[in-house]
Amino acid sequence: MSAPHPAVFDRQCMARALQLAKRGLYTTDPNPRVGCVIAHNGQVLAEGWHQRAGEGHAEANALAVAGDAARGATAYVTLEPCSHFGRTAPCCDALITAGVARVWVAMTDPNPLVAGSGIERLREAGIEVACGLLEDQARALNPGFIKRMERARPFVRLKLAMSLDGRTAMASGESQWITGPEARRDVQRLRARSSAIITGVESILADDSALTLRAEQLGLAEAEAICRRQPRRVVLDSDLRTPPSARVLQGQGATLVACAAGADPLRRQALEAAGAELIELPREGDGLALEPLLAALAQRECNEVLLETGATLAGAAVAAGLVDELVIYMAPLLMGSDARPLLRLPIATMAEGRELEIVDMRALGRDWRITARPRTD
Ligand code: AOF
Ligand code: ZN
Repeated sequence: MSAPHPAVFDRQCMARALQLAKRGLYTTDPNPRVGCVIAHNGQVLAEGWHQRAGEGHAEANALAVAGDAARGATAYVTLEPCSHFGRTAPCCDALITAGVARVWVAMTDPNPLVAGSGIERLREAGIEVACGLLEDQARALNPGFIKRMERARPFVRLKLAMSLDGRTAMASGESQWITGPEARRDVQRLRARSSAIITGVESILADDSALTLRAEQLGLAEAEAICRRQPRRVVLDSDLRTPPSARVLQGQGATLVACAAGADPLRRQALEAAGAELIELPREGDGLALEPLLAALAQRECNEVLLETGATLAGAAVAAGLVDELVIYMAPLLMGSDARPLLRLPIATMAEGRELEIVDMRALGRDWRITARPRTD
């Protein structure tokens, strides 16, 4: 078979680099997922990806495999090579020292410490740099990292499980189980890719859930390694009703409890003694203001956060325009008109309806997963 056209080969290499980056989906946090391919004369020489913050960046890992063969080669990287000393040395210096001739970059690094200076440094060293190949796919890999860097807020994903008639619990509150095991395993994976899981005190009081990832529930070969990083657990608890013995305060992983100003200092102390970090938020409607919580989570390097709350808070978050993505698991079940609705979102006229765009829809066992985003146009 003849070699592909150079432009086709470039796309193939970047597509491969994106695949490699995806291997870090559950482990790189708070760093972005990044992949790198090194090729020369139509042959792939080396591959690398970033696995964990503090460990080698994608380019460094690929260069280590390529060795001397990197001289005169092309590097395909899904994110602009870094130019700063962070937990590791700058990737641009490593690419310059290795003597690569060309660097293809899918997207510039929104980190203000880098933001174009990596590309500039490579060009100053005489390396040919091109930017923007498969950029949309590269951006889709790191929605949280990009939003945190550009807007000092995490990417907010709202998870909901409903019946075909849009109900999430019976009038009594009973809701186990609407969806089947495949959908519930998928929720574990949503948790695993998140920096934080936000829930309300009501569900802590009702289920005493630990909100930790458990390897056996992920159904992935690398589950043990994934569970070494536990997402931060966040409980919205205006009046500090979380019992200090709650499972959400135990186990590996940090817990943040958000309360209203003036919450009982003794309860506060008891929760702090049980290991929680406490922050105060202004009251808003029936609950707490979410916007300052999101700002606080971005300060704590949270990229993607998962909202797993009841209909009231979920509705408030959508109404306030704070939700970037809705992930709705829909079960082939009718729960009837007395059951609770998906969101508490008072809307009176069609004109006020919230328009969404469905970006993905797939079957998970007997259920369906619908991924939707608010329409921006
Ligand atoms: C790259 N390649 O594979 C990654 C990059 O603290 P450090 O040293 O790990 O640096 C983290 C920052 O480096 C991160 O915020 C982002 O700007 C960039 N990540 N850059 O060239 C990689 N993971
Ligand atoms: Zn780097």
